[in-house]
Amino acid sequence: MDSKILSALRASDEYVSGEELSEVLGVSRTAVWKHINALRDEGYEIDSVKNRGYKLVSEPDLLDGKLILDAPENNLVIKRIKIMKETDSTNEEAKRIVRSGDEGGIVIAAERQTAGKGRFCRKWESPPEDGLFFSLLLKPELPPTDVASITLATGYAVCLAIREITGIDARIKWPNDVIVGSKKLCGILTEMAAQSDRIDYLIIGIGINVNNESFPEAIADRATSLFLETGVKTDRNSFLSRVLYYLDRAIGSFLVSLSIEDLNQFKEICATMGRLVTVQRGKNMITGTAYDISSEGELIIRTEEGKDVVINSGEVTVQGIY
Ligand code: BT5
Repeated sequence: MDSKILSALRASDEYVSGEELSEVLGVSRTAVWKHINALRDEGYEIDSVKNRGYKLVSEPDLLDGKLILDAPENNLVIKRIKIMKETDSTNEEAKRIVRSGDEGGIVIAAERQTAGKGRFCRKWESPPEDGLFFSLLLKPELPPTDVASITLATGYAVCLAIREITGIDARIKWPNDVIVGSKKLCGILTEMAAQSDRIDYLIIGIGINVNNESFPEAIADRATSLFLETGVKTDRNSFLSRVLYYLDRAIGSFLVSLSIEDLNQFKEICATMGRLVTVQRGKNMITGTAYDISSEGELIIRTEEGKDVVINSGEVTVQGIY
């Protein structure tokens, strides 16, 4: 019903009377009024004037699957999109979807996450309508070792979309952040269920700060958004459409095999390379210069003593970034 009222309001530049709406839609004027209020709650600005009716003034910037994925048949891996008004976490929703027997290739995006999460059970700030929160569910027929650097491929795709849409010099901070300068613009959470030789499912969760004007105090000094970097608001539908375009190509070719050229491109866009980094290893802290990324996505650092250490996960502090 809400969408029928919206269509009627969109079709007119003038006020549409409550009586007309109730006649066309076959409901009472009270019902029309209730639906108008529900639309207002969703962010639609609807003016109402006594004896004239209702006029649509502006629409919220809501996610619209048709605008995001217009020709999925041309895609390599991303075939469908599900848009939700609210969920706890799009990664958790992806797990529920896979348990219901889904074959994968679906993106789940939500306007609002009530329990958006990062690695190690940390919180991902998910203010509604400012950011993008979405997960790609895949069921690749591969052993788990073959997808070790999929997070890097994802970060790479996000960087390409950001560069294309805004011109910003977005870079990967190994292993799972996309940064601008020394601030975090996007976080990636890859989760997997697997047997020793076979992946059951893979979920790549991505949070991107798009139109945020500010952040909670705890992260304000190290978080940024496209808006804070450019001063202009970005249309989330067209931006997400480009992110998924690059993600589809990056993941599609990556799943076939990760070429040396791919790896070199990831390295080129990785802000961690060549920097002094500190990594927690058990009880020890290791410091060295990051100088390479292996084909398994591991970071290779060289200590002051000239020893090479391979890092495959964990918290990395990069001098001059965070
Ligand atoms: C991450 O974890 O960066 C992965 C974040 C993944 C979020 C997406 S949203 C869609 C999908 N559904 C989910 O529930 N999650 C995924 P980590 O490296 O652990 O970084 C988390 C840390 O980043 C927090 O402890 C904060 O310090 C910081 N942080 C939290 N929210 C942020 C934000 N919106 N922007 C920048 N930094 C943030």
